[in-house]
Amino acid sequence: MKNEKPVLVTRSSLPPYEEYMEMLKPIWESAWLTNMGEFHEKLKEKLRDFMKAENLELFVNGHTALEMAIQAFELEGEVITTPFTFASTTHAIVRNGLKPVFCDIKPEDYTIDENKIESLITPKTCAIVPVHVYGNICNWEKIQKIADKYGLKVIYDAAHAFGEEIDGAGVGSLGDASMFSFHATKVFNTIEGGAVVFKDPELKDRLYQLKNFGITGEESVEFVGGNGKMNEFQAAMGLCNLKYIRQNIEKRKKLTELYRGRLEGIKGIRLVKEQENIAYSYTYMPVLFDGYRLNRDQVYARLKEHNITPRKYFYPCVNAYQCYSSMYHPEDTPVAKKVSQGILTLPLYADLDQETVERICRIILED
Ligand code: T4K
Repeated sequence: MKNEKPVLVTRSSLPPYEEYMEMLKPIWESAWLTNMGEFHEKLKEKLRDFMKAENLELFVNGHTALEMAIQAFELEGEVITTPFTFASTTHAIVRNGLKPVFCDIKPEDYTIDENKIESLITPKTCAIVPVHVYGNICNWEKIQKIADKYGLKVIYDAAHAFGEEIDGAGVGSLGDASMFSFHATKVFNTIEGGAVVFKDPELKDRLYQLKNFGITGEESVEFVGGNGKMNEFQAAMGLCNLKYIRQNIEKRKKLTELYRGRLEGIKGIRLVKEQENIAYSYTYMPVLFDGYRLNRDQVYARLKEHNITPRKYFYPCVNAYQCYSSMYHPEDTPVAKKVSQGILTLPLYADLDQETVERICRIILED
């Protein structure tokens, strides 16, 4: 039976309408709309607490945050990264004048294969940009060892890992810096938005200048910066959404468990095994169809017939994009290529009801 209402891969979490409206009143009174206003500063403090992050700067969106985080390290040369990600990761490297070098991923959790990084290092390598894809945390210990051995920076794309912890520590404590996305489609949203969490407190001024035109005083501009500022409407949305974040993550956890209960152990269907020391935020529900009686595209088509739209995040791999295809070949990262052909992210959001999850699983499993 076709669903009346479409079910999409995700749906933004919103606070009660009146709460957000109430937050807007002081903005009208002060007419202070952007440029590090009161809500911006408040959100920054609250997020530092929630994310257990010592140093944090807010940005207008996750991509700009990543681009500026990379820029802040003043790098030159090659950056080892993963092709199994959203366009943003690679574009941020390229738009900084750096050359991405693609490392394959692991079939177990789709993060960068730390055992393949070292063979890609050349005298030009300056950094590693791994991705905690779907909120699966990279093997940070091994990555850090390699970085220390060769003097490389590690900048994590943690767009999917908001609120996650490893042995009680915020995931932003890994590497030199991490970028988090607060886009409408994420666990926590500020409509559009993002943050950089970083180790060295001295990076604070640099990031601030990069996102504010390099202005250092009323009559001085010392750096060639851009505009990456989060505005007050975004920050207000963040403050409202943050109140509900724990219960939203809990709802996502329950739905994930329900999916797992129905799909785990089915021949040809693979789910990522969770690690015990990690507190997850359940950002996505990726399912790999590998030897199942329907291939990924057939499952996708079947769900679409029922007005349910999962997404093929991340297909194609970045090294198969038109804009990069003259320089790279997806065959060079065979695991990423294979996973991208079999992966489907199923609908997952806090307000999704359990009956819809049951129905999605029935549609996938029925003969
Ligand atoms: N690094 C990684 C690894 C990332 O995944 C991303 C973003 C970034 C960096 C960059 O961070 P940001 O600059 O975006 O902060 C979406 C998101 O736009 C993007 O944030 C996200 N990753 C990516 C994986 O997914 P699209 O093009 O697939 O979005 P779209 O418009 O098709 O929306 C997907 C579904 O979300 C819709 O079917 C319904 C729902 N939705 C969408 C919007 C825009 C809502 O419920 N509300 C909304 O306002 O990229």
